[in-house]
Amino acid sequence: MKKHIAALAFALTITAPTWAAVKTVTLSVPSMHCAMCPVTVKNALSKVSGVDKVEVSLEKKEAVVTFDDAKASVDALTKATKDAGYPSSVEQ
Ligand SMILES: [Cu+2]
Repeated sequence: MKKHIAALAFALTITAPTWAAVKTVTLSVPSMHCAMCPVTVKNALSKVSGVDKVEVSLEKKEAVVTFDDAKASVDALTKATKDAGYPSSVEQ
């Protein structure tokens, strides 16, 4: 019986490895100026580990990123856009 409980606990551990929250953050990316910029920004953000969804708007000059709090951080996101040539900051 104990073995079964252990197996169940293990199964739960692998199906739900973390209790991390999924967060959504809006980044202001003021240096986007043409239709190609959002593509570059989106690619850069998508490559960050833990990022689930990226929506970039050239019109609003912002990127809305949904990510796993345990794997990615806002710092990692802003660094990714900066490394791609587009410094960003969190919109309040
Ligand atoms: Cu551009």
